[in-house]
Amino acid sequence: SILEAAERERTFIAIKPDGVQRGLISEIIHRFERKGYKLVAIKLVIPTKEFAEKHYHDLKGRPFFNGLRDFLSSGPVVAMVWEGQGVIKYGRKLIGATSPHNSEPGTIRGDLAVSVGRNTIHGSDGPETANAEIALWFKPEELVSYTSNAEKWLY
Ligand code: 3AN
Repeated sequence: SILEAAERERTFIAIKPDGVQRGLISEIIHRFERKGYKLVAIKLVIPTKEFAEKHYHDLKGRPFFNGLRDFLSSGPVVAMVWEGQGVIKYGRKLIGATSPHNSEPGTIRGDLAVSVGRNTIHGSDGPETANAEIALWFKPEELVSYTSNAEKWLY
C-alpha cells in the first residue's frame, strides 16, 4: 500500500564542493533515485562561512573544524531533501563510512572518494539532525509534497 504520511521519513543530503567540481552530481542523485527514494527539495548554493559553521556546529572544537567550514563554503553545494521509508539510516549506508579509507566499495564514498577531508557527500545522522538540517537549509515552502508514480510499487 502507499506509504502513510506518518511513516514518511526525510533526510538532508548535500553534495559537497568536491563532488560538484568533480562532476558527480548526477551519479550521486542516481543512486538515491534508483533505490526508490523521492527527491522533495533541491537547490545549488554557495554557503557562507557563517552558514557552514551552523551546519557543522556539532564539530566545533575539532581540529579540522576551520578547514571543514572553509571547504564547505568554497564553492557550490547541492542541497537536497530525500524522502522514503528508512531513508535516514539507509541513506548513510549508501554514503558509506566517514573516511573513504574505510568505506566499502559499492558505497558513494567507497566508489568515488579517497580522503576524509574531501568525502563528497553529507547525510544527516539521525531523525533530530535530519529535521534540524532540513530547517537550516530549506524554507518550508521549498519542500514539495507529491506522490510519485513509483510509490504504489515500492510500498
Ligand atoms: P559523517 O559526515 O560521516 O557524518 P562526521 O559527522 O563525523 O561524519 O564528520 C563530518 C565531516 O567532517 C565529514 N564528512 C568530513 O568531511 C569531516 N571530517 C571528519 N573527520 C575528519 C578528519 N579527521 N579530518 C578532516 N575532516 C574530517
